[in-house]
Amino acid sequence: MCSQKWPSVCSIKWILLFCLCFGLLLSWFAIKGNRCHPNIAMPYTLHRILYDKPDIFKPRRIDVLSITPWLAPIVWNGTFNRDILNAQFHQREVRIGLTVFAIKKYVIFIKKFIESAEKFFMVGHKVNYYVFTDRVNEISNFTLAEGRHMVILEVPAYERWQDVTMRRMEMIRDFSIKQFVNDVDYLACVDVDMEFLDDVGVEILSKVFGALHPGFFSHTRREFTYERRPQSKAYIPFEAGDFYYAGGYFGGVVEEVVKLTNYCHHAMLADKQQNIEALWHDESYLNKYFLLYKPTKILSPEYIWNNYYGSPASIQTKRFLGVNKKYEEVRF
Ligand code: UD2
Repeated sequence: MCSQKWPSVCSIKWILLFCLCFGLLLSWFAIKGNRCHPNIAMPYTLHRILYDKPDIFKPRRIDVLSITPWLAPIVWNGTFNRDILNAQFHQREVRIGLTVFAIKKYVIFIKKFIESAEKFFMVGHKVNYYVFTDRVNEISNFTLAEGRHMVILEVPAYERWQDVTMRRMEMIRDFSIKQFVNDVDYLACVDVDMEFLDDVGVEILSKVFGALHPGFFSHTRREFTYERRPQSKAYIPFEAGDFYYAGGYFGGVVEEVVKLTNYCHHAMLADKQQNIEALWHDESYLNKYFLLYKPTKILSPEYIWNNYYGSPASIQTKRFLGVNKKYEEVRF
């Protein structure tokens, strides 16, 4: 029985019941809303990672530039925390393609390349190796970790080594459009005569990235071996240029790699029409592209080192190292 006094026990019960129903109704709408809009859905379960708070007054490296004037990070050892990055990229279940060309005698490099990549390249992530070759039968079987696959793509071998290296742009573009875009989120496109010696992980990934050439990272603009003939599509005048990028390492999301490779291929074809071959082939066109369309991330020369350049103090680790080769033995 309800008495006439306010608030009675009975009316409190009714208020509580009303609140409960209202709460349930709100939760139901919230869940329904999340299902309709997956972008604002509840986040995936995040594992708790313990790490030091970033200190705004303590840059991780003070001996090297770690951000460009257009605000792209330059990735050096010590500037990033791989655990944080891995957690972020695992949430997105990112898939990475690694393209490599082993044409003619360069097949000899593929074994060391793949075996070292299994140890150090994107460990724990989904990886597709895309091996372009004219010698399918000479590529042996590799035991790959879970989530990693090798796709062998049979392609023609150009006669001149200059054409082999330059035509990579065209082939990467074409396979990106017809295949890679369906398979992977990011591509890294590298030389084969290389070996991974230390971790190369998701810290390299960005919309479009390039790597500082180990021979020129401390040089002046004038010393960069850009193409200097104004008639060439790769032309860069002495007063222009940011860095000298290595031809053997670039990448990004597949759509951006399509734009980059398409630009370089067309520039090369236009030069060919005029009987011009840029001084450093694909590398010259890549440098022109990155001058016009700045990369969103730049890898330090740790990512494409060569012992020919010694061991300067700024290079704290050599992650990806050129294998000694005798040009006269492999190029012909
Ligand atoms: C530099 C660049 C390279 C390219 C070249 C242009 C680096 C580390 N390397 O290297 O990317 O821009 O200059 O001149 O920045 N290849 C074959 N078969 C051949 C010839 C080449 O498969 O017969 C492939 C292979 O993947 C090789 C790549 O093309 O790694 C580049 O050729 P390279 O290594 O001989 O060029 P290199 O050392 O002059």
